[in-house]
Amino acid sequence: SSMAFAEGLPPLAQQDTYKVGFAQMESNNPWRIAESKSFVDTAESCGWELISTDAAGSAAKQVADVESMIAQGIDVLFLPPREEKPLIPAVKRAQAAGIPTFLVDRSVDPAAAVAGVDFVAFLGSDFIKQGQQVAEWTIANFQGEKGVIVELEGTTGSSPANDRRTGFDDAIAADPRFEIVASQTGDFARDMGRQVMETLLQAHPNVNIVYAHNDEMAIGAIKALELAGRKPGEDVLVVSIDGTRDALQAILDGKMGVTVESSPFFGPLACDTMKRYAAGETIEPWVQVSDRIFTIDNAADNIDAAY
Ligand code: GZL
Repeated sequence: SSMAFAEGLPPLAQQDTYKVGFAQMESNNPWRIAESKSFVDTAESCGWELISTDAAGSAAKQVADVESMIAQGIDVLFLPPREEKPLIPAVKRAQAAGIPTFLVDRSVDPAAAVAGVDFVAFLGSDFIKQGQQVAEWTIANFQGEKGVIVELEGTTGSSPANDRRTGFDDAIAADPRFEIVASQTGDFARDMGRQVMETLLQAHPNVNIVYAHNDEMAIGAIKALELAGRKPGEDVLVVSIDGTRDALQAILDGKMGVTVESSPFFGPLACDTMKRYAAGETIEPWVQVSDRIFTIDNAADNIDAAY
């Protein structure tokens, strides 16, 4: 049958099994580990001979890992690009090699690689919306007269860091009670989040809100605040994104106000989207994963399913 592949996208035949590449960026936090496990757990039921790599936090190595998978003759590539620009060459190589690519969880610089042309689709969450949701919750729930905000940014140059900053900063500006006094990367990592928070606490002792782009950095910031004699949840409001088990526990312990869900469980969505593509369906360039908000009201109900 004539395939409805968008102009120029590589075709994918309907097969019983597929040689699938999943080029993971790092495994240094529970979110990453849960994402990788979701692909492994999906492989058998989806007919994937899964080739998984781990770039240990290096965008350059992630590109090399993709090159190696192309050389091994994969049929499909699922790629979570660590940073928006350095991973463009990997997307272009896969396209040139006739391998349909789905960007998972993070995206590339939208001007350089185009959905429906260089890659089939982005499967992920709306990071701008997540930032907006955190800001809206903060505006609605912060009790103080003046909100002095320190922002802990994700990995520099990554789409979640860029968009969670844009979404939050633009939304919080709607309320003049709030001021962002510092914004610095903690690379989505717990320990760096703690170290950066210690430094920013010295420079801004009057901070009373911490917005972390992910739960790992929020947990690190809570540690730094406690080591400095502050009382997270009482004299500092901590707000974040992901929905990890440790974050839901911190909410139950009264140390954290909110975390907006950013699901890592992409395996089933990746399988479904690949099969629809192979069946000749036109895939929307952007398939959003739903996101919920976790607070003291629902953390207990959701902690058992958390990662
Ligand atoms: C979001 C994902 C982010 C998580 C972080 O889709 O890219 O990367 O929010 C993770 O925890 O490091």
